[in-house]
Amino acid sequence: MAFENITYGCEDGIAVITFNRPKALNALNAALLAEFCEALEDVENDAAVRVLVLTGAGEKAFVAGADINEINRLGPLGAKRFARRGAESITRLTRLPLPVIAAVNGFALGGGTEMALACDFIYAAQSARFGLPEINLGIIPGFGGTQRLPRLIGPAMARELIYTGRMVAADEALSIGMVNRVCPDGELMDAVQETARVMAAKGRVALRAAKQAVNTGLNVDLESGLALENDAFALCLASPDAREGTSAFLEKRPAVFSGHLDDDER
Ligand code: CO8
Repeated sequence: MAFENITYGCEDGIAVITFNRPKALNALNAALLAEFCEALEDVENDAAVRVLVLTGAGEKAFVAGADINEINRLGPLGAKRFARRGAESITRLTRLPLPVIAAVNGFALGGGTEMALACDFIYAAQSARFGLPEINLGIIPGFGGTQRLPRLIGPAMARELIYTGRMVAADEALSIGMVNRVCPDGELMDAVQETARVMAAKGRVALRAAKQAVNTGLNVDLESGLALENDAFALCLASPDAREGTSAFLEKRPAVFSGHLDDDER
């Protein structure tokens, strides 16, 4: 399908979805979210994709939020439907069996910050700005922000940001644990690609198991999380990549992972 509001491409196992409505600072409208879902479907069904990167087109924004023109026209039922659809498509990022990096250039506000929070981690350009300014519009975050931000940076700081709508610059986002790395403007995608390449070369089963263990484990008690890790660890040993990784170490050579889920997949 030809996309109008995003671009999607994949090279050397690294897929990139770019939010592409620069005139509206890449705001998330219904059409964009539908295309985003289609692209995620492709990512999920394409075994060649090992890492997904999300970024925004243009110099100014990653995503400046949900489209306020559309929100302005919604009643409560429409808002519930729009918010649920958006939240569900964003939540799919957490369930994708591969790492997702948010490469945040410029503004990531409202739904933009919420999109980034659903990624595995965030790299930010020096000029990036994060925030949940929904309170200034008389609404609250509706794409998961009230749930994911407190889990990531702690409830007290999350409350302050949600209640005031204050924007934080990239350096502050780094200091409160919201982003993993801040890069000079213009070097963001190189840094993201470098980390993505490192992960893309690892075993696919192991990456999938690690993501599932971390994400599911965050929502259960420690004992259940440890049991889950134990199962996921055992599953890795069924993969050709576990044999390759351990044999390569013993044979003192670099591992070359096939990414096959099992011996039948060739
Ligand atoms: N929606 C629609 N259009 C937008 C949005 C947006 N979120 N953000 C920017 N735009 C548009 C502007 O209207 C403007 O359009 P035009 O040129 O036609 O007037 C264009 O983008 C450029 O924006 P500005 O002229 O405002 O650029 P500035 O550099 O002056 O300011 C800002 C940049 C600070 C980013 C400013 O645009 C801004 O504050 N934007 C809104 C940010 C915001 O409040 N985001 C939260 C939105 S609500 C949300 O995300 C809720 C998520 C849950 C939704 C649940 C659904 C029911």
